[in-house]
Amino acid sequence: MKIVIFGGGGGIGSSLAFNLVRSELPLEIVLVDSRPHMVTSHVMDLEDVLCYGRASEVRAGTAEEAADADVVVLTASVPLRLNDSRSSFLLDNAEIVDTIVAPWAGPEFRGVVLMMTNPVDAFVTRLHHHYGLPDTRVIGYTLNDSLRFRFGVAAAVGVSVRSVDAWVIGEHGEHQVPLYGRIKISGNPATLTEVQRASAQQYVDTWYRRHVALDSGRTSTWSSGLGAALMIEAMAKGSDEPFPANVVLGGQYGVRGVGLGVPALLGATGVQGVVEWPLTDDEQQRFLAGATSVEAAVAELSTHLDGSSVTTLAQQPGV
Ligand code: LAC
Repeated sequence: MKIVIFGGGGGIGSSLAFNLVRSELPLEIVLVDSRPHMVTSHVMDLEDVLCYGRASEVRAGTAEEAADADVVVLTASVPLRLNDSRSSFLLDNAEIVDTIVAPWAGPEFRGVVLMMTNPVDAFVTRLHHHYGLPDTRVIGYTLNDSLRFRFGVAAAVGVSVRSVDAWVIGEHGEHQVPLYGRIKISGNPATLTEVQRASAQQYVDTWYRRHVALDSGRTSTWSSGLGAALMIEAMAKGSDEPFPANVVLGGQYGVRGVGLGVPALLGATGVQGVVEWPLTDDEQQRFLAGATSVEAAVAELSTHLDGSSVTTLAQQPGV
């Protein structure tokens, strides 16, 4: 299985490469980056730990290698800066994403794209509509939202985070939808008190801005690198267990044509299915608000990049 990581010299890309080297999969890992010395530095380092996993090789590569990759991961981004939303990187990263995908994204591309460049939702949606990549083979990374929700619930309730199963769906951003009705602790459904819920909500609502305010110059390289490796393993092995992922929806959750975080069933050819859970009215409204936000971002992208605005059927009344 050939994995090509754009931004492979960066924090998330190199963390993902390290986690893949440690995986049990016989992977060919190719790092692509505009900073060749950074790639060489990481490759020289990672080669020394190939003996601790089953990856066949890790090497520097060129953008052309994406054409026959099984999975292409986009982590490339403009440098981080103080901001209050991932959407603030939309137009800055637009050219980076288009420059990377334009040479190979089209009907002849048979691999899966894992989008990690923010804002994930808009770029997943664009790759599907503008480049014609099937909605089953362009996936966005959103696991961190659920990981933070699990941590926030565990802290609020006073239990080990390992005992918590909790999900966030929707936009990977301000309109994320924590599913309080699906929380399980030690395998049992759990209902949080109002105080516990307020604490967990405050944790997930503020995580991104608190982290950005540190102005550390780094993003979530450890959670994102591990999480993306878990996604790739789920694709490689196939799984009956849903995985949080951004998928261009085809009417599920009342949305069509827009990429949003949902429980996805993953396999070698990408998305095998979307699990549709019942939502409360408030959760449904937040989910649809996220769809509207993403649709506006995609239209802005199209105007910025193509000189025309695209329309997607984000919400089908009564679906
Ligand atoms: C995060 C970035 C990857 O939420 O969007 O960690």
